[in-house]
Amino acid sequence: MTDENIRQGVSPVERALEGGWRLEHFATIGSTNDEARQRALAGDPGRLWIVADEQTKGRGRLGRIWTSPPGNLHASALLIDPAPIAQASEIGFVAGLALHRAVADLGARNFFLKWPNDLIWRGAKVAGLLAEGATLPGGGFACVMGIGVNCSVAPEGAPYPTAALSSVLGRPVAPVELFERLARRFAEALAVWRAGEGFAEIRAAWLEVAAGVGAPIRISGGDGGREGIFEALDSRGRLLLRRAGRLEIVEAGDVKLLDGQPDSDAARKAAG
Ligand code: BT5
Repeated sequence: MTDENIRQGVSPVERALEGGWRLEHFATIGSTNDEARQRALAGDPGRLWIVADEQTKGRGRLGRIWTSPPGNLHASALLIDPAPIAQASEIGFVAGLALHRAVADLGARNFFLKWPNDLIWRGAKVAGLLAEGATLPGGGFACVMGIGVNCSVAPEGAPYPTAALSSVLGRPVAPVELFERLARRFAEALAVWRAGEGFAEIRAAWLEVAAGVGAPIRISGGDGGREGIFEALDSRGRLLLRRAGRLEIVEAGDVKLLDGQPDSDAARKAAG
């Protein structure tokens, strides 16, 4: 993916960037999230995508490493004052839903969203989202939504299975091919979200394609390890875990899906 690829020939990307969105492309960068944050601190008005072919310091949550080789998509969307700060974390669901739809637009099936920030296929992680915020000198709030997708390369050595879109789809998937769909789907989902007013709609759509709802899960990290049934999301997107007959609210953590989860759309329908 080069500037040429993205900027010229590129009517699909240009169309995807309607609505005042701009795009900056880098061959190599430390982290697209860091670049977006710096742009915000330097006064960028937002609605800016930073896209890089590879990252040398790609990050996951809690400072974990995100392996970011050429052939995969590394993108960050910068939004300034997208919503009242208390609702900014909802953007992770807006982006997750947009990513799921973008992948479906490529013809991919049997993908699910895993709370809070993964896209999985048959239990393997294909993409991760990293939402970060920064308070601006002028008093505003910057929200950076980072999205990393294994288009071509599924890294080895993660503590769980990983997969790449190209192997799932059985054909090459260029990052730009996914990006143009993602940018369009993200703009569309943001319009439904309406700075938080439409979160109920986003949450319902997210839950429809979520992994593990109604099934046993284990939560680790965040506010402590525990097992229970993934009951629902609350009105703020926090996970509701049924445990010993009570509903507990989980603010943050990693979810592991326990046995017997449907791993395809068909199996899911059959399971009701
Ligand atoms: C995430 O964190 O899943 C968020 C990843 C966000 C990456 C994007 S790329 C664009 C933007 N710029 C950045 O610097 N970051 C964002 P988390 O849930 O903490 O998962 C991280 C864990 O996933 C690591 O500890 C590894 O075990 C595993 N991992 C690393 N690279 C991976 C990859 N490419 N595919 C699947 N798993 C990976």
